[in-house]
Formats: sequence, structure tokens, C-alpha cells
Amino acid sequence: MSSNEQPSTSYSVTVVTLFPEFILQAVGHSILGRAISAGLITISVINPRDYSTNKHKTVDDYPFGGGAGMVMKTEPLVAAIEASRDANGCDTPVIYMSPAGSTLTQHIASDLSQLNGMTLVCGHYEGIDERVREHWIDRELSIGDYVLTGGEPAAMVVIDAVCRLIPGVLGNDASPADESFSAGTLEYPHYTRPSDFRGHKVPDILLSGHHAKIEDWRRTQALVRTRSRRPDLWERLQPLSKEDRKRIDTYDRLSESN
Ligand code: 4G1
Repeated sequence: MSSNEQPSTSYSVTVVTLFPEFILQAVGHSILGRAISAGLITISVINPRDYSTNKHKTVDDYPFGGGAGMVMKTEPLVAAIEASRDANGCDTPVIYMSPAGSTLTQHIASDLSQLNGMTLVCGHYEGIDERVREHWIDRELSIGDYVLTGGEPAAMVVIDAVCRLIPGVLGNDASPADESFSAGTLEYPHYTRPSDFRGHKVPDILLSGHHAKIEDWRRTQALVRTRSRRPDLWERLQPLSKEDRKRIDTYDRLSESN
């Protein structure tokens, strides 16, 4: 394949959602919008409401056993999931976005990006019927512990994290953010022009042109930031390489004497 040719298969995301416009609006911008136009990724939506058979196109129903809140109506939801399965093929997972799922990580995003696509099911109301979860869902993913009104913002987070890993989506440049994350550190601080912004100066080292010293300074900054702001990531970085150990020791020694 020549350098300006695109792969012939597109990564296919299908979102089962009561609010298809929410998803289509959100993916239409910036990098994802361009990737869709370039045919690198395909984002489809399926609305359970279109599979509702009664005259009011109902998509919610009362919970057996009573109590407050509604549950997503079973038949239209399953019809929508099955329509997605038919379109995507059964080798791609059906994922229910749910606070009960495992929390999305870069590792999970990377694994999902290796497949041909995925179906993301967004909940509403109190969620879905347990039998749908048991028999039509392959796995559940959460984006974190807080209450949402629906699964759509969570699906957007998964789409963004996964699709930026598809070859060509970010362009051909190597991605510093990926390297940083897979190396397990936060990023070093970034600066752009002007070198003096209202009296706030850019660190001299970055203007020095000493590339080796700049790389060393950036690595030290990434390490000390990770240690102070993300002790959880810092623990997983241990044991440090001899070089990083020395960077940290030198940094701490200089901070003590200041
Ligand atoms: C109990 C958060 C309920 C929420 C406990 C992260 C949250 C989907 C996510 C809820 C949702 C907690 C997510 C809650 C989500 C059905 C409709 C479920 C929306 C719904 C901590 C409401 N990651 N939440 N329930 O928010 O879908 O993926």
C-alpha cells in the first residue's frame, strides 16, 4: 500500500441509542470528523425507537416488582442490537455502557482498536432488562464512578479513545501522548510562543537548542509531575531505570538546596 493510500476496511462503530443525533453531532468534529470523511472509521447509529411496534413508539416500560423509575423496553432494544449484529458481523463485540462494567483503560481501548469494530449500547432510565444483559451483551464498560442521565457521553469517550488509535486517524506522525501513556508517566509541561507572556517566561533550557539537555529536562519533569500528582501511576513505574533514578535524585538534591 503506497503512503497516501488508505486501508480498504473501515473500523465500524455502531451505537444503539435513543439519541442518535447526540452521537452523530459529537463525532462530526475535528479529528474524528476528518477520519469519517476519509473513510477510516464508520459510525452508524441504530435507534430502538425505530423498532418499537406500538402506536406511540414506546421505548420504556415499568419494572416488574414495582418501584420508581422505568426500564428500557425489551423488544425494541433487542431488535436494535440484532440489527447491529447483522450489519457488523458476529466477530465484533456488543458492549453495554454501564457503571457496573470494568473501567475503560488505555489497554482496553488499544485491544478494542485491534478489532474490526464494536457495537456500543447506551442505557437510559434505570437501564436495561437483566435478560438482555445476559444474552445479548458480550461485555460491559464504564467510564467512571458518577451518575449520568444516559450512556451516550460514555459511548463517546470509548469512541474517541479507540478511534484515535486506528492507523491514519491522527495522521502519520508518531503520537507523543501515546508514548507517554504507554511509558506510564504524565506528560512534561508544554510551552509555545511568546517566550515571555505578560512577564511569565518559558524555561531557558527550552530556548537553548541543546536537544539532549531538553530531552533530559522533559523526562525529569514528567517523572516529578507523575510522582506528585499521580502517586498511583508512580507506584507502577517502580523500579525506575538507573537513569531515571539519577534524574530524580539530582532534582531532589537541587530542590533541597533552593
Ligand atoms: C449507579 C456512569 C447508577 C454512568 C451507580 C458511568 C452510576 C455508562 C455509565 C449510576 C453510566 C453509578 C458510565 C448511573 C450510565 C442507565 C442510564 C445507567 C444512565 C445510567 C455510579 C444511570 N459508564 N448511567 N445510572 O449513572 O450509563 O458507562
